[in-house]
Amino acid sequence: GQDADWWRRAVVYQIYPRSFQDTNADGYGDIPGITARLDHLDALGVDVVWLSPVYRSPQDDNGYDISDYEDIDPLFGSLADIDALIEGLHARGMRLVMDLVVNHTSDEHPWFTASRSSKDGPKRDWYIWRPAREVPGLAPGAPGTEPTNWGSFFSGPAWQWDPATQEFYLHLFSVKQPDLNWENLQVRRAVYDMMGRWLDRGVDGFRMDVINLISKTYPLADGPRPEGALYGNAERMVANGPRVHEFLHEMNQEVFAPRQRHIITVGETPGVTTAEATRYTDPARSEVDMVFQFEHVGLTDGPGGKFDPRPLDRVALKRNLAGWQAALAPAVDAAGRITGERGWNSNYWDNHDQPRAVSRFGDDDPDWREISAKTIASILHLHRGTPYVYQGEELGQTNTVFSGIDSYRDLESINYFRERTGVGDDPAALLAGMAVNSRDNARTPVQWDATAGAGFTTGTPWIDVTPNYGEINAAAQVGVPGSVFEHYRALIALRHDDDAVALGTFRLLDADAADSWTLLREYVDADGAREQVLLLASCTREGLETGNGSALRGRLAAEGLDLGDWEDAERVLMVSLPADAALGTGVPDLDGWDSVILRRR
Ligand code: ISL
Ligand code: CA
Repeated sequence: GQDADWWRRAVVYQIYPRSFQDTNADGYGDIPGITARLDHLDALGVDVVWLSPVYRSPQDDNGYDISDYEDIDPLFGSLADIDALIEGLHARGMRLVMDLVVNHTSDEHPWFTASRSSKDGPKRDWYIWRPAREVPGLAPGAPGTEPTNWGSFFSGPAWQWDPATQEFYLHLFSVKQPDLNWENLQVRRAVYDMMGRWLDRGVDGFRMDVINLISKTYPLADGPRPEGALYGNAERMVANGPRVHEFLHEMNQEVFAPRQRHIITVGETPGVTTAEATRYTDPARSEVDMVFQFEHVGLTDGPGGKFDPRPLDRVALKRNLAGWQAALAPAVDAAGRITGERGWNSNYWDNHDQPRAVSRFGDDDPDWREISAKTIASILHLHRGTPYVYQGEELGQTNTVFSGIDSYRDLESINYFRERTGVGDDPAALLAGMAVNSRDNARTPVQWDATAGAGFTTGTPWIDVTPNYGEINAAAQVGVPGSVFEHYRALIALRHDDDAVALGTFRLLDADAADSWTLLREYVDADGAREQVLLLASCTREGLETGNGSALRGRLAAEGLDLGDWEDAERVLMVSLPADAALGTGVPDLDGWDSVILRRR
């Protein structure tokens, strides 16, 4: 039979369809474009494709506002196109994970149209409606009469007044993304039925958008309002709410359990703690396979949030990732053999909501971006959990250059700019913060080649191509030894082939070193045979000495790791050398941003 745990060895590749490949010159990527590029994914070796939403949508939030879960938006193609994509993926041994956005729908979804049509209609209770708060001197519906003080994640209040029925509806995201009421059993049934139809169509799983926000805490009440903030913070009242585990277990039993194959399920869970994560992902609880959490990408947020960025504190980053490793570590017996799993995490540096990996965690200076992109990839892929590669990351794509507010497309960025300039903030300072952390950094087209439009489109792209596409593109990398792409290919193959990398226990060493990263993986097989994999990485432009008498060697020895034991170890991958070069053995000194993976059995 099929290995029920196949997904623990898998690597996921995320596609943001509007920026992947355009085939009809309208400037938007489309599903036929994905099908046309399957050889790229096949060459990379990924197991699962997570496709951001392609359902019918007014595209207020680029498809995360769905008006018909059962159809494909004409911008992206048709149901026949998705069938062809599924077939093409399956023919190559890859699986398709669809994005499932069910915390909210579009305000143009027929469910919401019905809900807003009257106060006592059958679908009124499918969304979260509340009367205005009574405030002397204010007309119901006026600013200040919202039921709670919550701000939306995309600026402004989280409540929108509906003049026709004289109530507010809740929208944690944009005005066009009203929150569904998961307390209503009919809502849950409608969602489960819809999910079942997609599974029966051939999709292999779901990435569940903000799934930890579906259970709100009632009665809804004001949240804390930090100094200088325009609105209260809803998180405490909406994240990981009282019924969330009940709902996910119910979904699991209704939708996944009855189907024979293992469906891969990823819960996107902003604000989740390590303790809470084990409740979502402990296999014994039958909720979801893994969380997708945000602590490490939040480390650079300043007091004003993501658009008030702070420099990366690498020690904090190392310790944060290691903390997650420890919290979700498997149970092992006295011999070190894994006896059970207790939870699972997703590992990622970037996605469609985050700046580009190499710009944020590496060094995107032209002289350093290739080697640092490869080293941060090695670091991520040597952690335990499922690695995610976001489109273009495998090419070392960087953040883009914004010429002004007009070059932004993302509603989060644009709304934020409008709101903060409205209260008198300095536009230049706002734009500086947005340039670092705007989601649009990740949404520029995939750089396929050096032709105009970067091979993404022959028309006018919906968002400008990043100017460096002439140097950074797939045509210059696929099959080229030493490229970022070939390094990703090697890392993915390593996860498939090596038990220690895929499943082994994890240990961070030398945690307080800001300029390097050392970690150890260990796997003991059924016969008691032990394998160890060691990663040593330089994380600055300075090199890292590893020889006898070096500071690193001394610090590692103090933690019980003797580099002398690794003098004959196999060098599995060394970033400064092409994957097919003779790597040799033993612990090398490392140049700036270089790294090596060593193996010992
Ligand atoms: O990127 C963010 C804003 O800083 C996150 O808070 C993000 O909104 C959050 O991770 C939820 O993201 C998901 O749901 C959103 C959608 O806009 C994102 O693209 C999606 O990944 C609403 O559906
Ligand atoms: Ca198109």
